[in-house]
Amino acid sequence: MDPKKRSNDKASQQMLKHADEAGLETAWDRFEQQEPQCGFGKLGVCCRICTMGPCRIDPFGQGPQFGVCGATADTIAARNLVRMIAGGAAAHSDHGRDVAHTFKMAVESDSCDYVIKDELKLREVAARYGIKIEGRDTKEIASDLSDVVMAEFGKQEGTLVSAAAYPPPARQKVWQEFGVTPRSIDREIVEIMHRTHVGVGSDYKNLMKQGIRASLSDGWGGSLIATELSDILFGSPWPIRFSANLGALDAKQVNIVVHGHEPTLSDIILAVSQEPELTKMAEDRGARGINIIGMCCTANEILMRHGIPVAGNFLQQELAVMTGVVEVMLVDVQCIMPALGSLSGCFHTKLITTSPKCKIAGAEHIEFHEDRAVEIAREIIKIAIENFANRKGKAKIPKVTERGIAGFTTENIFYHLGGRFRASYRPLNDNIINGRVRGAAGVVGCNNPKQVHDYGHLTMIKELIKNDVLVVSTGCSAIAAAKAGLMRPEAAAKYCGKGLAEVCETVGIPPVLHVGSCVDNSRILTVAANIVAEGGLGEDISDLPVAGAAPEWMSEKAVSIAMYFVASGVYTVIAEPLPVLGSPNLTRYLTDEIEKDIGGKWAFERDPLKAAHMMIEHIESKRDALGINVEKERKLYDMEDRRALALD
Ligand code: SF4
Ligand code: MSK
Repeated sequence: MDPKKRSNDKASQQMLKHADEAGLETAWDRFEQQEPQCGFGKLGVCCRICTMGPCRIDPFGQGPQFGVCGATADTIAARNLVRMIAGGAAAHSDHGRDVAHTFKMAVESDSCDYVIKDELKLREVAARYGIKIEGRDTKEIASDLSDVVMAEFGKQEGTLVSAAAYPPPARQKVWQEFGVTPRSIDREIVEIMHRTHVGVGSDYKNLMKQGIRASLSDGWGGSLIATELSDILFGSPWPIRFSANLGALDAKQVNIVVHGHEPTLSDIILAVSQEPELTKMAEDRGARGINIIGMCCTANEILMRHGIPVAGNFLQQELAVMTGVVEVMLVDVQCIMPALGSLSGCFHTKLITTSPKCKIAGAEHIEFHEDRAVEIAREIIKIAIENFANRKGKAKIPKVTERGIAGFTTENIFYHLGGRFRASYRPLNDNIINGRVRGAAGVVGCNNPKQVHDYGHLTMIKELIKNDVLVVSTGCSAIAAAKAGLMRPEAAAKYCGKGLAEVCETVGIPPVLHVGSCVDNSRILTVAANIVAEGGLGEDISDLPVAGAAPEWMSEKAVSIAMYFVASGVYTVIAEPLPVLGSPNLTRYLTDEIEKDIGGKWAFERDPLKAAHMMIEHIESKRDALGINVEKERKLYDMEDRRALALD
């Protein structure tokens, strides 16, 4: 086993070597054990929706071409795909619902452990949702906002308020004409499950239409609510320094790794860990302090707001436990490997689940209730402190960390690009128009052992910034970029083309902007909407010189994200193809014909360098269409001009 063939990340390579020597199994080993993976599954042509099946379609045309019910490869692949979108949209939107419940509690209760931290954002968001602001106090506005966002999940009539409040009017028109304006968040997900039930829809394009609508209810609905309310409740992020990688674990401190997605628990854990009584307790047990450190998107949530270090991205969760210094791995929901249950049993690490939605064999369950947040946080931290004495063997922490800056948002990006006195998107638009910045790319998503860990993210991002494309990033992709030093402002001089380097150095930003967790992909949508609103780059997001990518994606959430990028008019390249290749019709639709319907399209490309150039080509084609690729001649004044000037 050559660790370099598994991961591009030095800390992970060291831990993989250690795992191999210690006989510890990782996701990479289990992936190899799964090979060869099922070809029918990969191509999307197996169906087990009813018990007349499971059925499969022979992709070579030699065997059966119809399921027992008569379903074709087109129907089966489309049904499978839109069910993936339902899974992803449900995960994001249920996260949004949980934040909305916490928000409601904070608004209604005077003794709640959560309070509104960003009143300015509350007012901005409330105004977007059509709530009266003038002459009203915070509580009244917050209470109305709580009611309106709660109603978005289950409304029975009309369409999402946010779908009319945030996207450019031209985009809303595209959705109306194509018939995919999201009506409510839960309804679109439920309708996918209905439409894909045996004996309902079989027209693959009509099935996809519902997939599109559900993804939009995620990006411009559930995820957007999660982002906006988290900013109001936990404070809007602001550029902040942080350190990244397994080297941020500290052998001398009590290490609590917070892993999963929702900020509700991790934010309070962080606050409580600073209580003097707990710090003293840790010191009394021989530790120098309490180190709260993040993993995956929980990391992104708290590093964006508090600069808390991040231990790693998705494929590093097992490696963190293997360092032997994690007292508690505290998880909520999403992207938590079941393997952590048995792995933590080999170490002193206590795996603690906190959500009734996510219990894991081998884990201790301490249910988190927002109305007793501080009390539960104290209990968990005390367990970690008591566990400090139980470490076994020598700590194996790789001495690898990087520094970076995170905390960019839709609201503060323009502040940085515009400077204190010109806080608007104008400078960004102008720099795109004058060609210093060719365009922007959202590079997001997971890790996947099918690709060398982090290699896809880094190769793609470096190629984009080398070609003057500004990158905004979220999720595990952002963590990969941070670990590689791409979120340091100095990275601009080292990796960027001349134009982008000049812009980044002038305003002091890194060329890769960390905009948050998976649900915060909604920030990328609202940034795009702001660029359109600023003017000069077309009327719709589909006019912009932008592209999206998920170079190491694996989750259903990534499918929903990429689908709402595409449905918002963005060309989006993913590495591992969608499981649709067994249906040439559906593949053609998604990678070509869909553009006529919705303005964006998918592309599949495993080579990150090639994928980056596909994105650059697309960005240049949009610049051509906007007429901004014309080299402006620099006219020097001759004597005749000077005379004319003098006459004036
Ligand atoms: Fe087979 Fe049709 Fe049932 Fe799917 S829904 S398992 S294709 S019979
Ligand atoms: S955590 S969905 S592995 S980005 Fe949001 Fe990372 Fe993907 Fe999970």
